[in-house]
Amino acid sequence: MDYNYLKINSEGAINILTISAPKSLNALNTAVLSEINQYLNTIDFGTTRALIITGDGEKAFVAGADISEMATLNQAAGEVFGRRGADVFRRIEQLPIPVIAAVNGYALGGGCELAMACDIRICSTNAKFGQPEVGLGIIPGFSGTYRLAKLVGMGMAKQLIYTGAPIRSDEALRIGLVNAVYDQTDLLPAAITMAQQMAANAPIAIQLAKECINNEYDLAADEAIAYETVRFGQCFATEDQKNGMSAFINKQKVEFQGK
Ligand code: DAK
Repeated sequence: MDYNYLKINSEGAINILTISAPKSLNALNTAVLSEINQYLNTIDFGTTRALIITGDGEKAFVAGADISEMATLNQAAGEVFGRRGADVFRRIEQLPIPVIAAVNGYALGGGCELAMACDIRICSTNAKFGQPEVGLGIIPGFSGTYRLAKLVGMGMAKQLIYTGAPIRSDEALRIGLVNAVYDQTDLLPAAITMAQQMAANAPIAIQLAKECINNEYDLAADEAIAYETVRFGQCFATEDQKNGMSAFINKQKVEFQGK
């Protein structure tokens, strides 16, 4: 499929989605969001074991939702636009494979929210994160108020959202918004290496672990533990579990089939 704003590459079982709207520092407008949505429909989960999302160029991951498009919206259209972004990001969050954001520069507003919808964030030294929306008269609208507080705690989320002030990569690392910081040239290779480590493991087990981590967070302890127990049991219905354990016992290497 041909895209105007996306570049799709693969590295073995790893797909790399690069958002490419260089004139606006990869800002997310309706067309970009709709292409991301279309791309998500095309992923073959039988062969794709992890997804990396990054931005084109060395300056921006995504500089936010497209301000020139949002400038013209009324209340109803604003809600539609917000829902469109929120739905796409929720789909990313719920993909049955790990998703790594390789944040290669500005991740502001909707860009920070996109990164937060991914399972894991790593960034380049020049990356800057922020939720500057209140300086534009709006609030984070692609689920940023929800996910930022979950990731960095309510106090820090409120500071970032109320001040709108961006933070650098070292501060993002300190508060746990990213897992690691790399030189720009090392960022994508590091993301690929991490994705390959994940891709070598049992895909159904990773999918179930992701479901547990994502869905147990908002449950009470007993419910969360019961939720995990059911999925732990499900692992024993897979060939991967049989093959993984028998390979360990026989001191062999296993190639998981995702069955
Ligand atoms: N939208 C549109 N164009 C953008 C953009 C953006 N978010 N960010 C940058 N650009 C464009 C600039 O207008 C400029 O275009 P030209 O003037 O060349 O035509 C070009 O990209 C290069 O940018 P600059 O010349 O500004 O480059 P600098 O290096 O000087 O500055 C910057 C880089 C990233 C610091 C600066 O561009 C900047 O502050 N950009 C805006 C960042 C920002 O505020 N982002 C948050 C956007 S608000 C909701 C749904 C969603 C959201 C909220 C509510 N609902 C409807 C409920 C989310 C909102 C946001 O994401």
